[in-house]
Amino acid sequence: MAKGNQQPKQPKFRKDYRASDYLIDQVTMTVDLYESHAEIYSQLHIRTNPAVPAPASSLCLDGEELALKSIAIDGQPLPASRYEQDEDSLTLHDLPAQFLLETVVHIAPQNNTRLEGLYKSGGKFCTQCEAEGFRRITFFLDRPDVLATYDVTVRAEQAKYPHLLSNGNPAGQGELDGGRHFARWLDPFPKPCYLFALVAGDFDLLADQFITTSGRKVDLKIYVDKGKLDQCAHAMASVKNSMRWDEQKYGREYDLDIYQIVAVSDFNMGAMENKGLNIFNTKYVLANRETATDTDYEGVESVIGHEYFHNWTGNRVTCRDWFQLSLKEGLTVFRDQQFSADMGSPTVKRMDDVRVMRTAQFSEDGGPMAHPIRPDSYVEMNNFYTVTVYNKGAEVIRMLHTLLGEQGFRKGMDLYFQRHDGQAVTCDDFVQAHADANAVDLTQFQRWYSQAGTPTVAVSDDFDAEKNEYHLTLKQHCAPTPGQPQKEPFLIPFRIGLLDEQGNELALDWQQGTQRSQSAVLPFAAAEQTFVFRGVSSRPLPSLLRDFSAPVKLEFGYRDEQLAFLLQHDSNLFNRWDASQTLASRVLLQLAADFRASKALTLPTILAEALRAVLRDDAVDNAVRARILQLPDIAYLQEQVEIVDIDALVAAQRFLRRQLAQSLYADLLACQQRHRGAGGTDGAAIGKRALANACLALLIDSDRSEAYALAEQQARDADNMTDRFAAVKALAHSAAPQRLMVLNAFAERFKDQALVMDKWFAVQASAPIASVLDDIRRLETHPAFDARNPNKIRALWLAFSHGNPSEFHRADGSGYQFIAERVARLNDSNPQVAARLVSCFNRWKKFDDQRQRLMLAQLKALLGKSGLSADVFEIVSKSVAA
Ligand code: B3K
Ligand code: ZN
Repeated sequence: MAKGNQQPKQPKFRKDYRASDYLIDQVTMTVDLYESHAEIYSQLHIRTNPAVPAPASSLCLDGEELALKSIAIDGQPLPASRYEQDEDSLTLHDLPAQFLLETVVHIAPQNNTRLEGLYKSGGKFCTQCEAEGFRRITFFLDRPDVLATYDVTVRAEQAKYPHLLSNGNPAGQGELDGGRHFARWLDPFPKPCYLFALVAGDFDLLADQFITTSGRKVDLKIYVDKGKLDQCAHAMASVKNSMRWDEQKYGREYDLDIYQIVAVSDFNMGAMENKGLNIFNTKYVLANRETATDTDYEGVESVIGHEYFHNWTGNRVTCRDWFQLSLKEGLTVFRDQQFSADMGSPTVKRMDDVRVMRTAQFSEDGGPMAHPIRPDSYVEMNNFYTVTVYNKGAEVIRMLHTLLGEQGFRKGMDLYFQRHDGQAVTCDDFVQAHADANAVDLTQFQRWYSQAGTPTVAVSDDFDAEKNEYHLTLKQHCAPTPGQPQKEPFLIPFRIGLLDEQGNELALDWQQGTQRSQSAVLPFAAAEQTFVFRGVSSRPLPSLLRDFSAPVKLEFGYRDEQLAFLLQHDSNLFNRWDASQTLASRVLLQLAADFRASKALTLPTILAEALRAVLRDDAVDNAVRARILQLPDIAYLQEQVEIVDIDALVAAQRFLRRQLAQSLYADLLACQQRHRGAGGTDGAAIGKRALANACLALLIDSDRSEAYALAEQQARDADNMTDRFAAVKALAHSAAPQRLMVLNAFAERFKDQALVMDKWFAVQASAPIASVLDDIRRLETHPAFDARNPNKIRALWLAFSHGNPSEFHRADGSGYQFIAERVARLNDSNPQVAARLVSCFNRWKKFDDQRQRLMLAQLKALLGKSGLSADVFEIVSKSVAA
């Protein structure tokens, strides 16, 4: 169970990296699967590392919860005097420079509730080795810079486990005695062991083919639970689109003869890019119109793309050490974002990605877990698969792309692949390839890799009517983060536009020092810089940080009317949406301040009228309008204030939504009626559904029975999950009398669809209603709930802790208590997920004194618990120390 019991695990530091004394070139494994245990026979071809001057004669292999049955070197059993085993390693002594190590170990996959290493999910065997799970399968150098080829034979009972899979290409199969059979797999591409995978089970299989650009045939296979074949078509289409896209966009072709995806229902995260054998959470494979929303479809497409793109960014070129995780993750998220943008709407995709940055990532940057995209230390690596490493990492790649341009970036990528194919490298190597390919100096840019925190860019402007000059002055500042009191200025690509009084775009002609340019991207590199625009005849309105060209917070003293003007006129659609968010945030924060001061709340007409214009203007993209109507949520507002007065924010939000719903009722209804009922899965239909449902969600907040009836009918009669679930959600988060009836009918209809039941759990756990804790306790006893299944934990507990701010932060602390109890339990069964859950307390310092005390008390109680996992320990101890 929980490791490192009373002794907290020691942190690892990036500066301590040393190449391995030994390398493992080739691995031959036979895995025998039984109901009681698994036996792993491994043969490792080991040699000293020629790059290390004087390698030690001892070798320490990683290994956890492995029962060693036999050990031999070069065919000779190893005497006990030449090795020792402890809790997490096996050390061999007096070694030759080159040898064959053979071990047999037994493990217990059926008892593996951590879901790391080899485990069982729904009667099937599967693996998860990243970051350090392979050491739970066999003794190994479990570090990403040790690359080997693999020859793997899997053996199991034929009737129960007809499909036996591993990485690479198939290399034979056959029957064995006693109703057993085997399959052999050869992976010719050297890989680190975190990319190892093995699956055994009984599945339904969707098979297809892809012909690569050079004419090679690749078999495509998607394995799913029996009976789910009708939910695989979108995943298969997404695989093919991903393969084609990577060829066209980056010139990257697939390299094996077969590409397989297995969907399992117990999975700690979204999916895993194991070489040639991706293992997925069912959530990112299964989808049909009955069971999945448009957002779910997008999720499947982007995660399929993401894992596929890892084949080049992650697998062919991998990480030297885990501090370099963003080398593969930031880059691959950037690639999957580009892919989704190309498959759908780039602007809308950008809005959705930026929302994640401004909520989850800014929050992480402002809290005790703040770290650079390339962290300097960690206690438990699994805690660093963060929105910073992933999403901010992708923003850093995006900035590089902005600075180098499409072609320059492609040149850099080509050189990166050419130099480093087959290697385990660093983020510095990546940046160097781009610098060399473009003959530019990226030294300052690299601060984005080493400095944590969100910079603030404060902008002021000045118009000189005599000289016809407009001046923009930019100042940057980045607050201290743990271990980094002082920051140096970042290189910030700052995209802008200038609008005249009619809203027309002005031609840009700017100068800074000796540099003169027409580019709309200002290379902002000093603590303070002024850019001078020439030939400007009247004071323009600036449109700033277009497309969120850098992961920063923007400060500029817009007047509300200017924001409303941008919302209506900016040629940059992203910034029109952004103006709406800024305007609405301001209104909400002012309402919250009024609430705190016990003033009467009033709805500002400027926002209501701006939104009315949006509802009436059918020329604006529907998906964009839907997002404008969404309004900033608490998580978004939280990052705009120093101290969160949660009661005031919740009151402001409720007031605003209700007032808008009432004052815009007729327009909302008309817009909803004009756009509802769209058929089809194309972008236009998706946009219409999004808009109609955004209208519906606001209409419900009017608390009118007519709106309730509309939603009730849609929840019952919709012919797709997007519309049905939008209506169910709107009602579930309201005081409608139909609420329970609609929820019950939904559960009755979908009781056999685990993923749909996850939605049903989550929509109740995130309901901002007083009875929610009782509801969740009742739902924990529902037959579809399973406290060992990460999807269910996310649906019930994380949906509450991270998605229900008003009830989680109840003044009496009952929300905190409830979650802390579950963290304590989960700590023992699944530390990785427990650590995610406990992160809801990370920002305790941002709340009022009373809530601070309550949250801190829970954190301290957890810290005092015996048997705390390294995962939970790291998060909690850093939180408490903040
Ligand atoms: N590389 C995996 C994540 C592994 C998480 C380990 N705790 C999925 C991905 O990013 O593609
Ligand atoms: Zn990834």
